Amino acid sequence: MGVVNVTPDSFSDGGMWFSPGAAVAHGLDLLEQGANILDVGGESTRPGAQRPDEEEELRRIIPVIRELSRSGARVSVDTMRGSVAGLAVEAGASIVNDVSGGLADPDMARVVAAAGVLYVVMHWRGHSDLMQDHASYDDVVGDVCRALSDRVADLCGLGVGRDQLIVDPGFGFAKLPEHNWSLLAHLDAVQSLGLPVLVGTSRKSFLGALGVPEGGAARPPAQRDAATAATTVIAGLAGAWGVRVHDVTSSVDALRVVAAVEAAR
Ligand code: PMM
Repeated sequence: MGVVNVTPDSFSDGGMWFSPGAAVAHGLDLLEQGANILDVGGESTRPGAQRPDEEEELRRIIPVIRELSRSGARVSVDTMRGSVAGLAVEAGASIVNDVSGGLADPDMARVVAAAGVLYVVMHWRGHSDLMQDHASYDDVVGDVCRALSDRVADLCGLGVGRDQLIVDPGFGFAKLPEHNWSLLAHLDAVQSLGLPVLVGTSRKSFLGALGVPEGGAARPPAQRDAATAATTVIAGLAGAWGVRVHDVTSSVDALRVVAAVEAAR
C-alpha cells in the first residue's frame, strides 16, 4: 500500500503532493513501483497535528481519488470521518482506512456497513494533538490485541461484516519507541486475532532513532526507508496482509525476498 498524502503537514512528505495534479502523478508513480493499493489521505496524523475541517479534507482528496480510480488503481481512503469515507467510496475508493478504528466518528460504522467495502481498523487512543499523553500500557501487545478485538466486536454489532475487516496495531499512535518494538516483535499475536493485518511503520520516528547516539538528532524521515524495508521483511514473514509505505520500491523488493525465502523452505 503506497501512501499518497494530500496534506501540507504530514511528518515525512507534508506539502510534497499537495496539489491534485502532483498527488495523482505521485500515485501513478507508486503504481509503477509495484504498489497494489494507493492510500489517499487529506489529514495529517503526526503527533500534535491540527485537523482540517470536513470541507477542506474533501477538497484535498476527492479529485485525487476520482482520478486515480479512473486510471484503474485500487484506492483506499485514509479518513476518520464517515461522511468523507462515504463520498470517497462514491468517487471510487474500495477500502476505508480509519486510524481511529471507528472511535472518532460514531457514524463511520454505518457508512462502512452500507458501502460493504474493506475497512482498516487501527488501534487508536485519541486525536493527534493529545495522543502521546495516552502512551501508557501494562502489556502493550496484550492491551492492543484486546482493544482491537473489542473494536471488531463492536463494529460487527453495528452491522459491519467480519469479512470486511483488516486490523492494524497503530505504530506510532499513542506508542513510545519500546511499544512499537514490542508490537513488531509480536506481530504473531496480532495475527492470531484471525483477521488480515496491516502494518504501518514507514519512516516513523522510532526508526529515525536507530543508530543515533543518546541525545543526537534523529535521522530525517527520507533517510528511514532502509529501516522501513527491514520492518517490511518482518511483517512479510509474520504473514501480514499489507504494509503501508512511502517508498514502495524498497518494500516491494523486501517482499520479493520474503517470497523467495518462503518458496525455498
Ligand atoms: N499511519 C499514518 C497514517 N495512516 N493508517 C494506517 N492504517 N496505519 C498507520 O500506521 C498509519 C495510517 C501516519 O503516517 P503518515 O503521516 O506518513 O501518513
